Amino acid sequence: MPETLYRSCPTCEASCGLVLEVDRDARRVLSIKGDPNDERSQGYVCAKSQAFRYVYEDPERLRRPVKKVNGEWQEISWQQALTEVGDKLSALRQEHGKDSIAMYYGNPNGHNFSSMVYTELFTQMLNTERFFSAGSVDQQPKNLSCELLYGNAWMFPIPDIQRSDFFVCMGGNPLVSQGSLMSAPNAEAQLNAIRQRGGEVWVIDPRRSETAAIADQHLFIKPGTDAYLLFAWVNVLFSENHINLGRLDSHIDGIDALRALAEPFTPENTADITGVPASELRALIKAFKQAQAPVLYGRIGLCTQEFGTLASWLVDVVNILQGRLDEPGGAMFPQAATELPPPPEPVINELGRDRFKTRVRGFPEYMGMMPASLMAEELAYEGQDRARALITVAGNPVLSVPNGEAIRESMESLELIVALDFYINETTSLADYILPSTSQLEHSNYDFLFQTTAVRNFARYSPKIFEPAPGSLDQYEIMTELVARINGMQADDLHAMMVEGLASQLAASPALSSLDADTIKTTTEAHSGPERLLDMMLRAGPHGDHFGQREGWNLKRIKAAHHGVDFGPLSSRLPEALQTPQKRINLVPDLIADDVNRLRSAMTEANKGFRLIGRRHIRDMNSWLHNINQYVRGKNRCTLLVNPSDADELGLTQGGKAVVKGAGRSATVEVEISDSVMPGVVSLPHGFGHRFSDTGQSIAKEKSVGVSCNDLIDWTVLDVPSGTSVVNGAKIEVSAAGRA
Ligand SMILES: Nc1nc2c(c(=O)[nH]1)N[C@H]1C(S)=C(S)[C@@H](COP(=O)(O)OP(=O)(O)OC[C@H]3O[C@@H](n4cnc5c(=O)[nH]c(N)nc54)[C@H](O)[C@@H]3O)O[C@H]1N2
Ligand SMILES: Nc1nc2c(c(=O)[nH]1)N[C@H]1C(S)=C(S)[C@@H](COP(=O)(O)OP(=O)(O)OC[C@H]3O[C@@H](n4cnc5c(=O)[nH]c(N)nc54)[C@H](O)[C@@H]3O)O[C@H]1N2
Ligand code: SF4
Ligand SMILES: [Mo]
Repeated sequence: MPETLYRSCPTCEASCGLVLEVDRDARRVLSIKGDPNDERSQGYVCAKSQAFRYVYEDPERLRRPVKKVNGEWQEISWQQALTEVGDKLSALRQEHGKDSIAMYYGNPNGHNFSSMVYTELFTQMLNTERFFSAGSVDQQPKNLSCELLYGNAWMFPIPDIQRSDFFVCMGGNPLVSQGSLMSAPNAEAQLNAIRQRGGEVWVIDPRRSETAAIADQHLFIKPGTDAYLLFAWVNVLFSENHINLGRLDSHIDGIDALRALAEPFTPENTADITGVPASELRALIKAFKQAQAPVLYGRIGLCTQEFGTLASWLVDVVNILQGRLDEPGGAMFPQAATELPPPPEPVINELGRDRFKTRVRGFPEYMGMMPASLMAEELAYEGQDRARALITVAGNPVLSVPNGEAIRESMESLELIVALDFYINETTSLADYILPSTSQLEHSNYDFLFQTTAVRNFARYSPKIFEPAPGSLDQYEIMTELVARINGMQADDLHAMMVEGLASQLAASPALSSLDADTIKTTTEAHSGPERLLDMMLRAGPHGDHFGQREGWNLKRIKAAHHGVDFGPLSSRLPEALQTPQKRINLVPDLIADDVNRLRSAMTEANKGFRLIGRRHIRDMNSWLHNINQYVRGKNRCTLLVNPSDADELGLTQGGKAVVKGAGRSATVEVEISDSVMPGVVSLPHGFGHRFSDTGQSIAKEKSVGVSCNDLIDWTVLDVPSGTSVVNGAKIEVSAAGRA
């Protein structure tokens, strides 16, 4: 019997609303379409809206645990898998200490509510210093800048594009990515709406991206030089007396220090470095100033570059100096429906950085993690305190992280590799055990992370579509089973601890002072597992029913709202939401001031030779949708974009081959000549390089091989404050094949 079900798409941050026609008895999805009644996405979907269905149907997706025996994969029972893995991990830990177990945590975890909620438990109980994640090839510079400015690494200012009349996009391509730290379904329509309101969209990017193509203005910028341009912007604001801190005036410190820091940088003396003529930068500054509700936004191209933290921080500084932080149409802080009420006393955390160092080169950790770019050398480290096991959780560092080939080689020397994944990819193919979770259609979901990055406040619950095969486990259950075994505990006790811990935390909040933990627990008994935690958070949250004490939302009501709940436009939240001492914003933290010295000394170095940048395609999702026929059809997407003038000089021809060299490796790639990239810049997408015969993704291997740009990227160059990889603006050599 066909049924109609509503849920959101779990594949990218936009989290579009979907309508699914399904036959639950036959376990078949009949169709997936956009949900016209979803306030946020209004029926919009992109080509990847079918992705989770194709993954579910993919015969090569693992359904049961597998163990490698004499080089061959054998299916084993969950009981056997968990017992063997648990025994081996706890033996290693007992004998060699907690840091002998390394961990890599990948991106899709952020798209799964229950894994997210259990992540802290998992990482704290594993408690390893050898913790790597996709975050240090992604947003960690923004985490650091937010932690320094607002006291919370996850408090991202999001551009309020629905009310802005002047949107400046640096280092993001929302038309393809659908917005990141700016979750915005149908980004194209949302940006066009700015223009239809009489506003303007400007893009600053080394490539005339899909977003730049629909913008009013596009400025080419040399990769990795945004911090110079933004400092020059700050300099102009000071020298022309355009500082207007607005409502937050009395909460901001460090203005004089900022003026002094920006002093050396002007549009004129940075123009050669950035490639942006002074007149164009001045025109931008003027237009921004004249707009009613302008906002500056920076994303991954600003994070994963040599001065990622400075560039990410400067984006906020430019907004703050012009009164655009926390104002409608500016950069605003979303409010999640699951946001916990304030604790009894404000918690001011010390900056979570440099509490330990990497073993080989003594690089400081950030957020409890070592830089992913240093993963290979850390796994290969041979000291007493070496890594002996690796757990990967929904990730593919061999393709996603610089020096991936060496990560793979270093994995060979480990005693045990356990992968929590459902594909045998370039990383997990080396595992001893693969423990596959249920897929997105087989568990419920809630858009947990992306409530905090969306351009409108919302809540949306996604029901489980199909019952998983008996005995299957969700990702959070596998994570809990493992850490329970490693620590000699029972998983059930850990689940109970989660409920107990949250109930006590909520009961301690002055906002819920008349409630005790027992009442919180009994009121939420109708739900179990992570959904019970979700119910607690929703009830305690800003729109919650306070466990029946007031009119408001709870999980039951959210579940009944099939098209999601729209909580309206973003609202002003400062200074209350600040988590800094005395709720003040210090514009120039020491770590930032120190890093400006690095920026200044690089002024002469910047921009010699070719620089590599990445790019995304609407039908890719990092490395992991290449086993889906529907998404890999058509012409080769793993091409090297080269400007016509460079192609001429190097003797490269359209469709011909180029040799690209970097990080001591080289690769041959197909050339695509295009004036969409500026001279001196070449672009190669990431997530390709499906070249190892031992993977279990035959379509990827056959139709979407490509090369892994991350093997060509100098993994020793990092954004120093945050330890983030520099995958944009990496130095690279290019020549015509045959001439190298
Ligand atoms: N050069 C370059 N490198 C980059 C980037 C770049 O722009 N340029 N971007 C970086 C960014 S932003 C990111 S986020 C990273 C991504 O880096 P990773 O997260 O390491 O890589 P993915 O390709 O997303 O791999 C995801 C894996 O998770 C598995 N998976 C998906 N869903 C589930 C699930 O529900 N359960 C389980 N158990 N497994 C699941 C998939 O099978 C796949 O193996 O790549 C980074 N690397
Ligand atoms: N279709 C699709 N969507 C995705 C993903 C995907 O793989 N495919 N991945 C998802 C993930 S994990 C993430 S984190 C987001 C990322 O979302 P976005 O940040 O929007 O990612 P990109 O499309 O890589 O856009 C980065 C832009 O920065 C530009 N750039 C590179 N270097 C520089 C520089 O030095 N300065 C400036 N100003 N610009 C620079 C690039 O040319 C590119 O246009 O996308 C998400 N959405
Ligand atoms: S834009 Fe993102 S959330 Fe929307 S349908 Fe495409 S992949 Fe799914
Ligand atoms: Mo990402």
